Amino acid sequence: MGIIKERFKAKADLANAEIKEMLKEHGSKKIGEVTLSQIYQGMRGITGLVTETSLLDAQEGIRFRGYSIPELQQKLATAPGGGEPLPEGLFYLMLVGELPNEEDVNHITSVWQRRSHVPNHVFATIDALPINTHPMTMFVTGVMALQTESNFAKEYAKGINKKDYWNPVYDDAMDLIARLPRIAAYIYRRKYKNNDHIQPNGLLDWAGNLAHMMGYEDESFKELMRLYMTIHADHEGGNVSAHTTHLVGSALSDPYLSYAAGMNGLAGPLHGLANQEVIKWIFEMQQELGTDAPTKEQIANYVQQTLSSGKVVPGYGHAVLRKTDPRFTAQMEFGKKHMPDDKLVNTVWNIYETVPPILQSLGKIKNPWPNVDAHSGALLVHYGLVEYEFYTVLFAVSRALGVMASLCWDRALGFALERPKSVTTESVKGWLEGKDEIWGD
Ligand code: CMX
Repeated sequence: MGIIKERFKAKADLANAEIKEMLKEHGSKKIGEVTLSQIYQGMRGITGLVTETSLLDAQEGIRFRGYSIPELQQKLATAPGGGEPLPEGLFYLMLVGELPNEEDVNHITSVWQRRSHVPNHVFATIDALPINTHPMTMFVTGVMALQTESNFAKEYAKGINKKDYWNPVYDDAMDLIARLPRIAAYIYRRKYKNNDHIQPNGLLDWAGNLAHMMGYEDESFKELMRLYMTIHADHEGGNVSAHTTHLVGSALSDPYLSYAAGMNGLAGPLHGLANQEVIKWIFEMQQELGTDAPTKEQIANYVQQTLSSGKVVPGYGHAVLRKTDPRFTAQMEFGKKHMPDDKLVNTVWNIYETVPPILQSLGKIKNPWPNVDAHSGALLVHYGLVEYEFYTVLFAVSRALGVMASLCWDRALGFALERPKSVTTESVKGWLEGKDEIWGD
C-alpha cells in the first residue's frame, strides 16, 4: 500500500471509531429545524450532510481543514522559485487532514505523473463530438469515456467486501485527478489551437503541467494555475457540484460517474459557468459602450440595464457567503502583484466598487458581494486565454481535488445512500390542515 493511502486509512479508521461513539451517545440530538420556506427554496441553510474536507463560514469564507486561503499560501509548499501553493499540498491536507511537508507534496506530484496516462479511446470519444460542442460537454464526455478504467467498478463486479470500498475508490480518485489535466488540455488544443497538441512534461507539477500542455509557458501563468487550482478545489459539501458528486457516489456509482455528474452541475450558469458569463458580460459591456475602460458611471448604468432585463449580474451573490469571497480577494492580490495596470483587471476592480451598493439597494439580494467567478476570467485574459467558454473546465479540474478527497472519506466512513424525504404541495396543504398522516414515510 502506498504511504499516503496508508496514512489516509489510519486517519479514517480513527474517525470511524470516533463517529460511531459520538452517534451512540448523541445520535438523537436535534441539529436544527426545517421551515416550510426552506423546502420550497432550495433547502438553503438546512444542515443535512457531512463533508470533512472544508467548512464555509458566511462571514469569513472557506477554510480547508481549518486553514484559510492566506494561511494556505503561507504554509503549503510552492514550486521551486514560486510563491503560490501547489494544489498537491491542498489535496493532501483535505485527504489526510494534516499539513503536508515538502516531501509529501513532491510525492503526490510524482504519483500523479505516474498515473496520468489517458487511453486513446478517450481522445477518440472527444474527437467524435462536433468542434462547436461546449468545452464542458467535451470534458464530461471525456470523463465518462475514462470510466472504462474504474477500479471500483471492476472490484464491485467481482464482489468486494463493503469494508474495502474505500480502497479502489482511493485509486480511482488518484487516477482521475492525475488524468484530468491531459483531458482538459486536449480539449483546449483541439477546439482552439487547431488540434496541435503538446506532450506532458514529466518534470512539472500538476498545475504547471496543465499550463504547459495548454501552451502557456509563462512562469507567472503557471503560478496563476497553482493558485487557481488551489482556491477552486472545495467549498464544503452543499454546493451543486460537491453535493451531486456525493449524492451520486452514495449509490456506489464509481468515482468517474460521480465526478462527471457533479461537473454537469458545475456547468450551470448559477454555479461554475458563471466564470465564463462574467467575461462574456464584460466583453458585451465594452462592445456596447465602445471602450475597454468603462467609467464607474458607465458600469453602473450597464448593471441597471442588466437587472432591468431580468438577468443576474454574474459573479455577484452567493447562497452562503455574506462578505466578499476570499477567493476573489486572493485573485485580486495576484492581479495587484502581476498586472496592476491591466485594463480588464482594473475594470473588474471598478465593477467591485460599483455593483455591491446597486445590488444592496434592491433589498432582496442577501449577498451583494463578489464571488470567486467575478475575478478569474480577467486574469486568464491577461495571459491570452480569451476563450471564455473554456473557463469552467479549469474550475472542474480544480474541483476534482475536493470532491474526490471527499468521496474517499464517504466510502471510508461507510456513508449511507442519500435519500431525503420529499413532499407534494397537496400533502403540505393537508399537513397545514392538521392531517399529519399525509406525510407518508
Ligand atoms: N444579480 C441579480 N439578482 C441576484 C443576484 C445577482 N448577482 N444574486 C441574487 N439575485 C436575486 C436572486 O435571483 C433572487 O431573486 P428572486 O427573488 O427574484 O428569485 C434574489 O436575489 C434572492 O437571491 P439570494 O437569496 O440572495 O441568492 P440565492 O442563494 O438564491 O442565489 C446565486 C445565489 C449565486 C445563485 C445568485 O446570487 C446568483 O444568481 N448570482 C449570479 C450567478 C453567479 O455568480 N453564480 C456563481 C456562484 C459561485 C459559484 O458557485 O461558482
